[in-house]
Amino acid sequence: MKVTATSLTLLITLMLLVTSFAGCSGLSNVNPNAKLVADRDEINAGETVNFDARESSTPDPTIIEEYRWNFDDGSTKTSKQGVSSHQFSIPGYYSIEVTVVNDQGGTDIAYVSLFVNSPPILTFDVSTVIRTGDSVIMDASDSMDPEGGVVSFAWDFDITVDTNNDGDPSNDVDSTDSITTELILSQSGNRTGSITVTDDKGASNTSSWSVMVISRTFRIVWEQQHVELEWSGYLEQGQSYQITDIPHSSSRMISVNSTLVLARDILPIMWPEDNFTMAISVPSSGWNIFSATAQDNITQNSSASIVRDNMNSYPESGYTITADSADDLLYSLLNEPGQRFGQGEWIWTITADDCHPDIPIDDIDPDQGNDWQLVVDFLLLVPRISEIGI
Ligand SMILES: [Ca+2]
Ligand SMILES: [Ca+2]
Ligand SMILES: [Ca+2]
Ligand SMILES: [Ca+2]
Repeated sequence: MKVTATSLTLLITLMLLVTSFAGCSGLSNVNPNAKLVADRDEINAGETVNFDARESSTPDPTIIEEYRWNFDDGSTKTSKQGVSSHQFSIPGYYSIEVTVVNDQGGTDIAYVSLFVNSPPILTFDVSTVIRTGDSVIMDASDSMDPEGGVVSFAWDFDITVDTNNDGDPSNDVDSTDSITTELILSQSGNRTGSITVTDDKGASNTSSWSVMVISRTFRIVWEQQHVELEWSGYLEQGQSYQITDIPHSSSRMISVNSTLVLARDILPIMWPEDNFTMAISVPSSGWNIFSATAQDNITQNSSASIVRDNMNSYPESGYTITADSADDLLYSLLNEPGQRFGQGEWIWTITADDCHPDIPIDDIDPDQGNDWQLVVDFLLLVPRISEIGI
């Protein structure tokens, strides 16, 4: 019984072995040999990696039936082809595996490792409301990279203006500082820009910001002021003298009184009083006028006067108004249409027309010329602008 039993066991064992050898070329060779490569071993979160297991092999005559992928982020996939791609959105270290399966149920596993870099964490603070003329305080210095990478900063000061002329108005690098106060906004309104932080691997995070720029409030008082100008000289008959002056560049002109006075011809030999002409030209206003000297009575100097009132109208005074800046406001006050008479250059021309007499005494004309004095009095209104409500 014992011998028989042993013989039977041996027989069964032999039969099993024969069956096995008939099925394939051998147990040790039935498994495929898995090979796996990836096109990148380091990516930024959100990027895609291509995997290739086509170098895997399986002994003849078996054939590879499928590739079972495990991307190590909870997702798996089975494919007939030896290629696959996968997007990794969460930073970290991954071990991606492929299981190669042949038609005999044989398997082999290959791995590749992958580093998925995290973009820097963007933390920033930008002024939300400023007044015109103030700078915007921008601070992204609390931004950091989870992997400790070096973070760089790119501020785009205006997402509607293409600073670097590449066709994209929102990608400009107007400042690379972590904290900047470079941007000064002088016009009221809203401004939108962006901040991008980038780590040493090129991964970035971008956000936009907006600031409201509000105008300032000013009080305007027009202050009355006299400006008196005076020139004098000596002209011989036939000579002219020209004076060019800008009486006051930051005012509204109301009136002018320009008087030319000649020195008296005291000696009877010099009588009568001489004739001079005073001409005024204000090119910007197209105003040209002249006046000849005359002697009102025998006790007075010969003189000529030119007076003009109401060159412009009296403005409202003592009120408040909003504007982007005092300079803007001054400009608009001084350039109000219809109120610019007298601005710019004034040109006075004094001409000695006739210095009587011309009949020589001892070969000399006893009155060849005369002393003159020009006195000009302007009445002006000067805007005084003071900011209120800061
Ligand atoms: Ca990083
Ligand atoms: Ca821009
Ligand atoms: Ca651009
Ligand atoms: Ca004379």
